[in-house]
Parts: sequence; C-alpha cells; structure tokens
Amino acid sequence: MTLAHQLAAYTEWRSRLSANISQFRTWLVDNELSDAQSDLRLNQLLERLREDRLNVAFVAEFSRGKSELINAIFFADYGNRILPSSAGRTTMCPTELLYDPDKAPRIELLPIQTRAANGSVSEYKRYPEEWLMVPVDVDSADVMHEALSHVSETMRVTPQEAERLGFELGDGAGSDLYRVGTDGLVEIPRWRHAVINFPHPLLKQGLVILDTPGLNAIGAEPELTLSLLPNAHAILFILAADTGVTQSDLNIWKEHIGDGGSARRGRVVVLNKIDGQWDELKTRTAIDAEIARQVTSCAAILDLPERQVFPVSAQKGLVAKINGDAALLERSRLPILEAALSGELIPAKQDIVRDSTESEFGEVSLRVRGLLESRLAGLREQLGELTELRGKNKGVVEYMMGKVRADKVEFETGLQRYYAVRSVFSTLSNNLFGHLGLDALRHLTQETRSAMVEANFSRTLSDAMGNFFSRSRYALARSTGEIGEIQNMMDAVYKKFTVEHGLKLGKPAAFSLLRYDKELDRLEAWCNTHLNTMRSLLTLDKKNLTQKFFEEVAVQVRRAFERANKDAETWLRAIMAPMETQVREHQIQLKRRLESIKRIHQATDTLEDRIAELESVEKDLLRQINALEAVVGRVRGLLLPQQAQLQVA
Ligand SMILES: Nc1nc2c(ncn2[C@@H]2O[C@H](COP(=O)(O)OP(=O)(O)OP(=O)(O)O)[C@@H](O)[C@H]2O)c(=O)[nH]1
Ligand SMILES: [Mg+2]
Repeated sequence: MTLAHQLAAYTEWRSRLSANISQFRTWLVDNELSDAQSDLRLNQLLERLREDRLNVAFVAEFSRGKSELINAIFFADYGNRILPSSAGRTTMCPTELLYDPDKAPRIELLPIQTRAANGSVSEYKRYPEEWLMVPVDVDSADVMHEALSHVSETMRVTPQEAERLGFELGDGAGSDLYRVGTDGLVEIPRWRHAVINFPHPLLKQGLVILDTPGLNAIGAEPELTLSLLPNAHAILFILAADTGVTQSDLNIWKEHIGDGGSARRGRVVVLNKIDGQWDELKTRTAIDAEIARQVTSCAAILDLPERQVFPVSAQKGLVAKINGDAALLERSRLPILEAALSGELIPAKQDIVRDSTESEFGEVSLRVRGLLESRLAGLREQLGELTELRGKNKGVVEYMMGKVRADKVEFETGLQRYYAVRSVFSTLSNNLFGHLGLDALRHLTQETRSAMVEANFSRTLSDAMGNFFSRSRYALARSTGEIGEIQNMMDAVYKKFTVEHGLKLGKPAAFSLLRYDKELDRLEAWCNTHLNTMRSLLTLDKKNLTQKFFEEVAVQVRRAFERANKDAETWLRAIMAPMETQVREHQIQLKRRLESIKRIHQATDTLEDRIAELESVEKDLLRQINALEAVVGRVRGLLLPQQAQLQVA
C-alpha cells in the first residue's frame, strides 16, 4: 500500500471513529444522560481527533538530498521540483509543510533577527505580524517553486551581528559553516523558520513534513532538538552513497536520532544517490552487490539492522515519476522506501491515537453505564418492595414506609460525610495546584535567568541550571505526595459509599506524574550534554548561546507543567464526578421509593397500576442499556487492534 493509500485509510478510520463518538454524544443528550463534564471530555476528544497531525521529519547533513527526497515522495505530481534542491547548502532554515484550511495558501517566514530575543519559534507562531507572509498560487508549479526559493535566502552581516544572533563563527580553518569573508561580513540564513501552507492532498489529511537544514543549523535551534524532532512520528535520516557515513553524519545521528535506542519506532535510514553507482561498464548484479555492501556498512556503523537502511535514488525517482517511467522508478527503489515509511509511520501514529481515545472514551462510557445500572438496581428494589405489598394490609404498608424513611435519614447522615469529603478534597486540590502551579515556575525561571546573566564561569551556569531542574523536580515530588493523599481519601470514601449505601462506584481512577518526571530527565540530560560541550572558559557568545538554550528548556519545562496541570484537573474531575452523579441519583431514588409507597398507603388499589408502571420503566431502562452497549460497542470495535487494521475502502 502506498503512503497516500495508507494515509487515506487512516484518515477514514479516524473519521469513522469521530462519527461514532459523536453519535455516542448525541445519544447521551437524547437520553438525558449527558452532563457538563462528560460533554466537555467528549468534545475535547473529538477536537483532538479532528486536529490530529502526522509529523514526518527529514534530517541529515547538508546536500544529502533531503529536499529532493521530499519532492520525489510527495510532490512529483507537480511535474517539477517544488522545494529548492541544488548542490551546496540549499535549505537554510527549518521548513514545515502543512495545510491549515483557515489560512490562505502562503509561505510564512520568520526573520532571523528574532533570534536575538528570547522567544522560541512556537511562541512567535502566536504573533503573525512578526512573520513575512508570501501568498502563493498553488496551481502553478513555477510560481510555487519561485516562492519556495525563499527558504534558501541568506544575507551578509557583521561578525558582531552574527554572534548576537547565536551563530558560532569559525576561524576559517576546517569546515566551519559561518566564516568572515573577504568583505569582512558573514553569510547567515535570512530566515529562522518557514511554514509553507498549501492544500496538497496528503497535507490536507494532516501530514506535516519538516525539512531541516544541515547539522549546525539543527544545533543552533534548540527547539528542533527538544521538541520538533522528539515529537515527530517518523524521522528519515538521509545519507549519501557518494560520501558514506561521515563524522558529521554520525554526530547528527547520535545527537538527534539514534538516542532512545531501537525501541523508538518510526526511524528510517535512507541511503540516497545510489544512481552514482549505476556504472554502464558494470553488470546490474555487480552494481546491486556494491549497493548491498554499502547498506551493510552503513547499518554496522549506525548499529542498526540492515533492513532499516533503504538505498534509493531520490533524483531518479522524481524524474521517473514525472516522466511516468516505471522501469526507472523501480530502479530508483523509491517505492520500497515509501512502503516501509507508510508501514512504520501510520501504525505508530494510530497506536497513540487509539490509546488516548480508549482511555478517555472508556471512562465516560463506564460512568454512563454505572449510572444506568444503579437506576436499574434502584428500580428493581422498588418493584420488589411493591410486589411484596400485594394483598398486604395497611399496617404492613406503614411499616414499609417507615423502613424507606429510615433509609433516607441514614443516607442523609451519610451525605454530611460526603460534604465534609468535598471540602477536604478542595483543600487538597488547592495544595496540589500550589506545588504544580505555573506562578512558582515562572518565578523560578526568572531567578535562574538572572543567575545566568550574572554568571562568570561555566560552573555557575551549570549550577543555575542544576538548581532549576532540582527545584522543578521537587515541585513534582510534592505534587505526587498530594495526589497520593487525594487518592487514599477517595479510595476510602468510594468504599464506604459502596458498602453502606450500595452506590455503584468501582475504583477511583489512578493518576501519576511519572511522565513529567521523565520529561524533566530528558531535558536535563540534554542540557548536561550541551553544557559539557561548552566546558571551556566562557566567551561572550557561548554564554549567550547557553542562555538561549536555557530559554528553550524553560519553555519546554513550562509546557510540561502546563500539561501536568491540565491532566491533574481532568483527573480531579474524573475522580469526584462519579461520586456526585451517584449521590444525586441515589437521593432521587430514595425520594421516589418513598413517594411511591406513600401513594399506595393512601389508596391501596393503585398498587397494580404502580407495579405495571414501574415494569414499563424497567423495560425502557433495559432498552437504554442495550442501546448504550451498541453505541459503545461500535467505538470499541474501531479501537480493537485487529479491527483497527487499516483497509482502503
Ligand atoms: N545523483 C543524485 N543526486 C542527488 C540525488 N538526490 C539529491 N541529489 C543532488 O544532491 C544535491 C543536494 O540535494 P538537496 O535536496 O538540496 O539536499 P538537502 O539535503 O536538502 O541539502 P540542504 O538543503 O542544503 O540541507 C542536489 O544537487 C541534488 O540534485 C540523487 O538521488 N542522486
Ligand atoms: Mg534542502
């Protein structure tokens, strides 16, 4: 199956899932089973499914053919090169290709000067006025190509300006990227980041392609390392057959892709430019053997199984697609890479979506189920009581009435405990948000920032950074303590209400901040590696660079805390809501039981009518439970691994 087919099948699966979840939501509303909380969660779930994106990043040293490969895999239909690809450094800034239907097709370019300020690229994305917007005509390949050539633009600035913008200048020896020319100026990229918004069929389905410039540019933009690459669902690492694995290829591999071990899914290595081996004086077999040898050697150096290295010719693949030359296309081996890519990419992405949908949807549906079941249980109890009253005299009816009244009084005493729990619960929740709060983190960030500005030695810089992490971690640890306390309390309360009043509560949902601890580990490990490489005495630009890195790290930590806060809020609601629903439900049932018996007490002849009435309510309830099973079953069916196998309609 080609990438396009598989993506189409995935999109189809996703929209079926959305449709079924929507149906479930409508069903809840129609049956008056919906509450603000469930509705909110289902809405968020649907929103996420709608916005769901698939990120593929292309990473390599410059001139390995990243842009050419993107052209060949995704844009051959245009009949020409869309992304600029040429010898030497071509793509000068990270370039995202995506489609957002709310915006006109255009190229958005963030000036490199923004690097002098502390804001990260994603922060700048919130301020469109900072970007240069170039509208594009998507119907003309020439116009597109012309517009996209902006990503190759450079400019010449003074060395001071270059350093201020965070470019490390070389001394002219070796292969330093940024060097002072004879005119006393340094050539640097004109743009910091480019976003290309255009309605390609694959991009419309949520695919986001990230084209990156070579090594030094990756290193200089911490956001790439810390967030864009780790969040990509697939990374294609490209080598060129004519250069083999060079030291700088290896550095990129180790620093940005190879980490995390082979457990990481969606890592694909491409050995490009195999057409360089197509020597007319050699037999096909000899050429293939030569290519196979190169694959073996690349795999060995990168410490990967050979099947993860794909030899291709991007350029011949592009030409073959444009000219409709099937033989050449096969020889370019591009189709094999495409098949592997779709095989890796989409199932990995689907797993993530499936897991998160399952847990969200599961909780809401279980809660509704619990509600219906407790209604049914209450109803059956009432029916039982009334059936027993058949043929009994007024005295017995009075006795029954007394019994229900006693139940009601007992429950109301229980309610006092429930109110007490609610007040403790809100105190504990406040404590939790006190530790996890963003205000404290903002304060800590500011403190660290000023400590770094005043720092004169690497040592002081590392200490400031270390302190930042240990205090963030401490905040998480304190929060975990509060979570444990809330959990214990709710555990006890759930049990009490289940045993004493027959509420159907199950077990309170569990919650842990472990993933945020892990996120801090990851960021700190990255910081340490980075600081170690700058161990030597501080020069001004190194200090500036370190501060910039810190700003990005601080943004990432803040984001982790924001997510932790959101998760905690959701959890607190999820743990309290079933209690609230069931308590309310139980109160209503007790009232109904009492009223029912009261009426019978007043006129015993209504007993049979009342029983008949309740039996019909029972039937309705059973029908509702069946209907719920059906709606939930459809969503569950889509979430089963074997059912979720993608099939093209
Ligand atoms: N022979 C051959 N040349 C290729 C192939 N793929 C790319 N090239 C050439 O290699 C050069 C670099 O290609 P680009 O696509 O610009 O490489 P890149 O990795 O995007 O490079 P930067 O944007 O500078 O980071 C261009 O001249 C391409 O024509 C291929 O499969 N075979
Ligand atoms: Mg390029």
